[in-house]
Amino acid sequence: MTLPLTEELIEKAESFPDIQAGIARLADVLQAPSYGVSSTKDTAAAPPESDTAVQRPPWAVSVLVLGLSHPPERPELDWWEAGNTAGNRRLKEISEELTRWMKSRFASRALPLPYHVERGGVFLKDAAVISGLGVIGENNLLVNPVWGPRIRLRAVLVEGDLEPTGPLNGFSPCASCEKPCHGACPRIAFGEGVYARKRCGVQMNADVKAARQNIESGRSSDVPISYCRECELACPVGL
Ligand code: B12
Repeated sequence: MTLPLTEELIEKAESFPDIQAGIARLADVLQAPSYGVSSTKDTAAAPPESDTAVQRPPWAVSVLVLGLSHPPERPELDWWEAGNTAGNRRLKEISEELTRWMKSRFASRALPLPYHVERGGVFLKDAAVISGLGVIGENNLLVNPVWGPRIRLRAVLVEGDLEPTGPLNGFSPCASCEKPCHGACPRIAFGEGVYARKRCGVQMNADVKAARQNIESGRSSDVPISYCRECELACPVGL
């Protein structure tokens, strides 16, 4: 078995349209700040999910982090319907294709991870920061130098100790920003100056309810859930 080289793997991943990629060590990701915060149990409005749970295999040492551009003019990439979003489906397809490529090119193993941490996924923003895809902004989202926070994430476990690509140095876009993201939140989730998950969750629940009401009122038989993105769309980075 030959281990894939970071450069070749990143080049292959970024050959897919609208994709940026990075590599992190799994051990570093599992020590990231989100793992120190109690649990995901109080997650409001956990979106429906159709992914199969996975166990982390012992050979997994590195994490390939994929970021898909999610521009404002393509809101449908984020709509939850039939257990997933178009953006997630696209990221899944690319993860699976890269997994097959690593097997045929290097005879090495890879495992696409599900979206949810409870199903064996990783905290994707932390993984993305560690792999150099961006920094955590004032809106509590990953802010990428090219696409701002308008990026959707996914991870693939990879066999072998690949050279990590991050973190980024010298990128602090929020330092001199007036933080329009804070003012944009319809639930004042940044009222205390930092992100309040519970307040954000109220909006997420309202978004789910709005979709259900449209179905129940007979206006439509299949209405996707369109979760709020105001803190993301207000960010000037990458526009
Ligand atoms: C559960 C969940 C939610 C929950 C709870 C969110 C929360 N932050 O607690 C709800 C439903 C409310 C939600 C809302 C949203 N979500 Co959400 N969510 C997730 C999910 C599944 C897990 C996130 C989680 O529980 N994090 C743990 C909590 C405790 O931490 P946290 O609040 O995120 O803060 C941590 C980080 O900021 C980190 N951190 C801070 N500084 C630093 C510095 C360094 C160096 C490092 C390494 C880390 C780090 O540490 C903090 C904890 O101490 C992820 C997918 C995934 N598998 O990761 C998507 C995800 C984070 N969500 C995403 C999005 C887009 C949203 C929304 C915009 C809604 C939407 N339209 O999809 C809002 C935005 C909320 C916001 N401003 O943060 C994207 C973020 C993309 C990006 N650019 O960052 C993700 C990655 C999914 C995706 N499709 O790619 N979400």
